[in-house]
Amino acid sequence: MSSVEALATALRSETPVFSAWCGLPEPAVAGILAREPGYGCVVVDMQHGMVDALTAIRAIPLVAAAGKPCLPRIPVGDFATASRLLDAGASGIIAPMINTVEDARAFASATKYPPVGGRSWGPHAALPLSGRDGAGYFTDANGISVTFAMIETREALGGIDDILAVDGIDAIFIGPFDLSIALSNGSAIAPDGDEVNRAIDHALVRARAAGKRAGIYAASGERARHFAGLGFDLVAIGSDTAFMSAGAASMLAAATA
Ligand code: 3PY
Ligand code: MG
Repeated sequence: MSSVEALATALRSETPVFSAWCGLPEPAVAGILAREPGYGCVVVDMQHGMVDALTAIRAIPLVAAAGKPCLPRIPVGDFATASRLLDAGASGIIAPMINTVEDARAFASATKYPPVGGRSWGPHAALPLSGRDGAGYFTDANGISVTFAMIETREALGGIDDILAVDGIDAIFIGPFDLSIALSNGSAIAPDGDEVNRAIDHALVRARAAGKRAGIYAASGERARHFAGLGFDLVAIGSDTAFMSAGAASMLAAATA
């Protein structure tokens, strides 16, 4: 099985996929993290990370060299970049701030070939990385390119069933930080708070009811374990900068103990 379809395949199993999260503008960082055996995936973050399109495109084969799928997060509304990343061999796309059915439809249109969407043809690196010729990739692409619509506002929560019902949206991905800002009416960042937890439980139930997948961001390993226990299919953990700081602090502590 190729790395391109590895995410879609893993999401069909009962075992949660733990993903690394990269925001540093260096493809090698994604390649290094991909070699960590416990990660089933690597997110490169173009929304809040320093990653630009070329860096994300260059990260994909380095992550694939470790046999892992790469899952970029695009900037808000940048659906044209979503198509480019799939052409480069990304295994799926996380789209932030999908608040309405119109947002979801625009996202699906850029990422799924007709008749589901309106993705344009040109999978230059996706063909060799997926091990398919043009006809084979065209047949399989909609099924192996996983679309995650981020649910992280009140509006999105309120319309979650309609967003989930959009053909071409395969999964939701919850952003607990933005959700906490929204649910507190802009008064707090409390991604572990009770109200956010209730919203997360609700969103997971709605995704299951729609027969779709659910991913979420976890700032810590403990929180990631909690989300995996709830039944999330994909849990992205921490960030490359946090991993570096934690590793540095731990080695320094050992050196000075
Ligand atoms: C959020 O928690 O809002 C996110 O977007 C996770 O990165
Ligand atoms: Mg967010």
